[in-house]
Amino acid sequence: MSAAESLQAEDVYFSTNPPPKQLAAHTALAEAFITQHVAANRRVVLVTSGGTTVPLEKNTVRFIDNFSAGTRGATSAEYFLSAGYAVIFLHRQFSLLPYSRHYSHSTDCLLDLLSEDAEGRVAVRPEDSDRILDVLRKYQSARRDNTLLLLPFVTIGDYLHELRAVARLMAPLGSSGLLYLAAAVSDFFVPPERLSEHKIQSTNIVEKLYPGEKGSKTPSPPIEDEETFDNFDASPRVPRSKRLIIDLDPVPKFLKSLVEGWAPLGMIVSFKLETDPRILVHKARYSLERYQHHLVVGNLLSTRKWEVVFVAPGRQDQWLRVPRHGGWGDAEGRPLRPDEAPEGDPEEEIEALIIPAVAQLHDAHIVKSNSEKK
Ligand code: PAZ
Repeated sequence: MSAAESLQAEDVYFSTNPPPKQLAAHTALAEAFITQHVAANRRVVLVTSGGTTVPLEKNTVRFIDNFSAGTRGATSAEYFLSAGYAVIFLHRQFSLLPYSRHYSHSTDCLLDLLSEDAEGRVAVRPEDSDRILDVLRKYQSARRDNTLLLLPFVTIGDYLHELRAVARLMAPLGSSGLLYLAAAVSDFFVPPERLSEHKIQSTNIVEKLYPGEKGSKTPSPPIEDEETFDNFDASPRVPRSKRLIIDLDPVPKFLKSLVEGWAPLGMIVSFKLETDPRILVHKARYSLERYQHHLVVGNLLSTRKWEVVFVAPGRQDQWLRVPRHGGWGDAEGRPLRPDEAPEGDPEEEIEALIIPAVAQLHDAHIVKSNSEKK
């Protein structure tokens, strides 16, 4: 696609997919946040986190989602804060957040860490106090210095509007801006003109009650006799009229717009998720060549907490791995196969390796772009 064509695709997408209601408020918050931290000479990173939804109805009852809980993004945000960055955390609403993630309902439920004393006062159990104190201090420091801005999104459309707005605000930071795109972003969506206004029905009630009006099923199916044998169909046991056939368009690839237009001087790190180890590095390299950004962090669904690969221009691929019992197999430390994924979570968080390595590349990016200016 030529530059003019991708600009046109961008215009069409953003003019036909409505922005989220909070976009103006979020943009104002992000602008004030960036101004504060630039004045304090602090680097700013945009971390995206969690999965985007694909609504199937305008008044959304049903949507397509993905697995991401936001662990990578929330954990990375903590390490960026520890490394001195101010963090704009663009995250899926209700996904994991920095600091509070340690006490989510599914890991350590906060209530299990509390006890009641003789006077009926609530206190943290002494045996849990130290680990909570450590997280509490970091959390309070981020609150006190206002170094963490939380911006939620829900749908793929919300995400893209928010991403564009924040990236544009970060453009004036030049090379000191860092965009770290860990969100699991939908590749397909239902464009607004094909979205049903109301909840998709499993019967043709709307057509029966209001004949002649456009039905509410998307895309509207032919109304057939239930017994009709559909020989066009791979699975004729259920007539088409009973099924929901979802027809999705590809989401335009906006990484090019990000790199070339929205934040052209900032360092851009994208993530590539695959499940087939044979294609991971190839896909990461392809993405880097296609979008000409600075780093792709490749990871496999089953082993993403144990190892990732850094794929960057002009560098050897670099695997980062947390220690595991029994070491890493062969001398080359070949990537784990999905069936070799260790059970449970590693003792160390892989983000403790990822963030210092990214920050180091960011230093080099700033030095390089300063020297190019001279
Ligand atoms: O949120 P999580 O920790 O469960 O998963 C993180 C991840 C796998 C979504 C992230 O590391 C990633 O690869 N994001 C990009 C996904 C993509 O290829 O679009």
